[in-house]
Amino acid sequence: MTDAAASSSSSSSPAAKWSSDRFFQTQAPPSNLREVSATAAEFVQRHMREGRKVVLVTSGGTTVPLEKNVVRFLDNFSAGTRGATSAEYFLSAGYAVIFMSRQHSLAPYTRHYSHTTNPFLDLLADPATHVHTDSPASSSGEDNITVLKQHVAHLRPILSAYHHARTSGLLHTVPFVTVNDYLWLLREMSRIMQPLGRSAMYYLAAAVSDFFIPSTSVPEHKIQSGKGSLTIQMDQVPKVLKPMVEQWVPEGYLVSFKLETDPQLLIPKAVGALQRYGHQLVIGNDLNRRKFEVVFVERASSNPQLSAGRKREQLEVEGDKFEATWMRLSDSGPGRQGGGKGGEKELEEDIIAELCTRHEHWIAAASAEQDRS
Ligand code: PAZ
Repeated sequence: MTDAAASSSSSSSPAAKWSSDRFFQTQAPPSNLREVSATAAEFVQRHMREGRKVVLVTSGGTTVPLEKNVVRFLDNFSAGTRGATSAEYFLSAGYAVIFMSRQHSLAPYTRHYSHTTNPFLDLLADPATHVHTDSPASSSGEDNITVLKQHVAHLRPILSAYHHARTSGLLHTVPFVTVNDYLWLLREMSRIMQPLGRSAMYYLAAAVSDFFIPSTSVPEHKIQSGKGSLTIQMDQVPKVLKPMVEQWVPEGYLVSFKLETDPQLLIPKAVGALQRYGHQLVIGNDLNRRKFEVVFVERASSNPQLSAGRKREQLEVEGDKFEATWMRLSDSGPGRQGGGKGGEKELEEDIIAELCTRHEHWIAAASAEQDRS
């Protein structure tokens, strides 16, 4: 979880710490929870019948509204690149994907044509000057719009993958905006996916605010500026990874992300999260290096298939053994050609390949245990 949304006082009192039970008993669910839940359940049941693995990918930032009639809110930096990119690689690996993302953040496939970095209209020929030659019926160009030749090679595979994802029923999207909605939806998706047992993976890449304002403290109307400065009191968001691991999805393969700006904190914080919550893997990333470097931190394993060919650092903390594996784009060689849709290598390609191996191992370990008993 990220602290980026906490712009006010950094002191905290025990009363400001919430258990997840207290949160769900007192904070209202999103108004469309029932519909969202029904369509997600139908998606999961279909893929369970078909024996497919399902991954929940969370992506993008959460808001903390300052008013019930929201004029202002606190937000964070996340554009949803990690989640959207990862979802594409999970789909390529044969997973059914529940993509739970911040509304209007980047989405699989369309992310390649974000309005700021690669505006879609720039790909198209100007209809006033472009003459269509391949179709006599529309030689005036009135019925067709043409993609400029130089963009076709990049667009074609993305368009095919996009259409495949749409028509195959392998991608299901669940939008959220606020941190409250995120927490409710995370619990609901976990409840729905729980019957998948070990076939489910949870890939929590969203940048979730660590602080929120309880609904009883949120004013109904726009905060007026007449009184001068504004002081905001925020409570700590409950640590839902704990009930997620212990109660919601005890059999799932659970991957959380840890973002830091001080690189020295990455591994200790990741280890701390593993010790506290007991899930399978923390992927650490530094804010400014996240596009080309991450570190996998997990409990030590004797399985040589994991991270084959990568350097694994052994750690011992309070008698517990852990491993840290750095994954860098530069490890892919100078050309960095890869499965990225434009031919460029993306770090998520390696991240997802590593996770697929670990997930297989997680599933196989349960079968082996069953055989032994
Ligand atoms: O969305 P993005 O691609 O801009 O950033 C990805 C990220 C840094 C939000 C993600 O990799 C991550 O670390 N998420 C968890 C953040 C945290 O709560 O610590």
